[in-house]
Amino acid sequence: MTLPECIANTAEIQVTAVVNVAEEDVHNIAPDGTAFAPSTALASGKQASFVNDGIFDDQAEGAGGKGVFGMKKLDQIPEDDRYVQITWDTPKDVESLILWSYFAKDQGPKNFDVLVTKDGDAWEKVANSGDITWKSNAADREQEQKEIVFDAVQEGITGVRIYVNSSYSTWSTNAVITELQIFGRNSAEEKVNVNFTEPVNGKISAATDSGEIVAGQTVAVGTTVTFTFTPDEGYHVEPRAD
Ligand SMILES: [Ca+2]
Repeated sequence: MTLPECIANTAEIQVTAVVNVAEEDVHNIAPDGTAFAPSTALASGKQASFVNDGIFDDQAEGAGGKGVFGMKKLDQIPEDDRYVQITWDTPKDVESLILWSYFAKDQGPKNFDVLVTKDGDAWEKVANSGDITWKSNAADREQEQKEIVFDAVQEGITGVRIYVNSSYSTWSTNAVITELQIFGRNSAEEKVNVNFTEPVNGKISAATDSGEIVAGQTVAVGTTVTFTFTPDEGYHVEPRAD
């Protein structure tokens, strides 16, 4: 950036503030991950991504009949394939999950295991749902939920798998999951703080591919951050001599 010679740069841009670490809140991290289920498990027209697309009812406005996950009858699925999972590119600390279903008395999962992985290869069982008694086959398409709270926070994991042991089975589609919510946050050791300070005579902004970030915000390791320096009118940005 250059200024006309008649305008003097009368002040240097200065560093004036120290930024503190900001802690990320526990939130639903399922939408940040990638859903997968073996094709052998999927009921007709179903996709793994229906578990974390934010759609709870396939008849909701805009859903177009999609958004609700379901499996074939379990005895038609190879035993190793009776699951749906969500994985992430960076490690997470996970506290709990909620599995949502509807018309669950007739098609919801009856009993499922929760497994986690740290390397995407080896999966460890960390919880079981017990046998679930769904309340009713609600005429108003009521959503019902089964919450699993882990005995201890699952630290540094990169995936959560729901393995279905048994399902209510009135119709051809079983193990119906309208949405899977997983509550956690990025693992502390895998986060970096983006610290920067506002200059006196201008502004700094920073952004990732996901949008603008504020000073002190944490981002996953490997995230590219782009800084933009905007001097106030009458000032310009100079390279530092050191
Ligand atoms: Ca959904």
